Amino acid sequence: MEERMETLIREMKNGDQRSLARLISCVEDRQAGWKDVMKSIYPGIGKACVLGITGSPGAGKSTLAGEIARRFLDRGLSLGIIAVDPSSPYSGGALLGDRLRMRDISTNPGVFIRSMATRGALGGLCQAARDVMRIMDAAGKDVVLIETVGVGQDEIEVVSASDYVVLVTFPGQGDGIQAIKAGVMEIADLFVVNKCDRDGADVMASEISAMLELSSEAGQERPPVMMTSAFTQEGIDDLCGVLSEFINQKKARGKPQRDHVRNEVLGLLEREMVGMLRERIMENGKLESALDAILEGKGDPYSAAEELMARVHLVRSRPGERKEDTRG
Ligand SMILES: Nc1nc2c(ncn2[C@@H]2O[C@H](COP(=O)(O)OP(=O)(O)OP(=O)(O)O)[C@@H](O)[C@H]2O)c(=O)[nH]1
Ligand SMILES: [Mg+2]
Repeated sequence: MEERMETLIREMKNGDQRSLARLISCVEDRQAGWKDVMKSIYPGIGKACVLGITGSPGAGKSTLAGEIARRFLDRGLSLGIIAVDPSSPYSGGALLGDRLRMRDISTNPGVFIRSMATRGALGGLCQAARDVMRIMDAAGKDVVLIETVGVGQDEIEVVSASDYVVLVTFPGQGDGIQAIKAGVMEIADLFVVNKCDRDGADVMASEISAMLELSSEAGQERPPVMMTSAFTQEGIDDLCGVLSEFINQKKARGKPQRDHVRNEVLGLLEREMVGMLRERIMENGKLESALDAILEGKGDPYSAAEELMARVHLVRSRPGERKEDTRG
């Protein structure tokens, strides 16, 4: 690995926030040497507990993240906060708002805040977020909070890469619990009805509890449903209590889950292969000649894709055929 990177990693581990920021950019932008950085830090990670905070727009996720962060900082824990910006292709507006909401913590040296744009994440949003979580972990953060809007599949994947998922809802939210996107409900480890200073919070909480009861099997442990208000501070200490239990559970668990590792390796492999395949298909105008043929009425996209696969020595075996490539 380049000496410059080694120095950055060393400085980051000594608590230098600027080196941390540089390493994140290097990895996020897939700059030369990014993979060496990840390989080098991987053996030491797994100590941080990653808490995903998701929920509909305006549910109060950032405000809650700020409150949680403040309490953890008071207890001497260090934090990384990742705000996945759903709207803007550049990390501008939304983060500015979040910075304001996290005003009283953003200057605390124990916390490091970073935003990530959803669009155009090189290597895929989920992997990019996972990489950033790991760098914060390697930097010695005890807790990483990652905030995403639970709307798109991408964002759901991002939170599912965290250790525990907190789903934030609020009374008056769209169609109530019907507005909770399918797929989010299943991965939540904790439900929070925020803005309980408003009417309807307890109704919402009992609806969620009822739904959880319906969807869970007998004897199965159901995720807790809690009510909070960032305005009156009601329920926030209790929420932090449950989160502390999560942190302890994670510590006790140790090793990552096999399924997660499998998904990640397959995901990385897929990207590598697609990249390689594209490169090789573009070589010597192979793709362009296939396109010419289609446009001249002498071919079709299905055969073209098959032929291109064969030309890069990748042949999909049909049932009954032997699995081997046609090298040569
Ligand atoms: N009444 C009430 N309002 C709250 C509470 N928490 C947050 N809000 C308000 O709700 C609005 C949205 O809060 P945010 O923290 O930005 O919500 P968010 O979920 O991060 O929003 P996005 O990131 O834009 O999806 C703000 O105007 C907050 O002041 C609460 O407990 N009670
Ligand atoms: Mg927010």
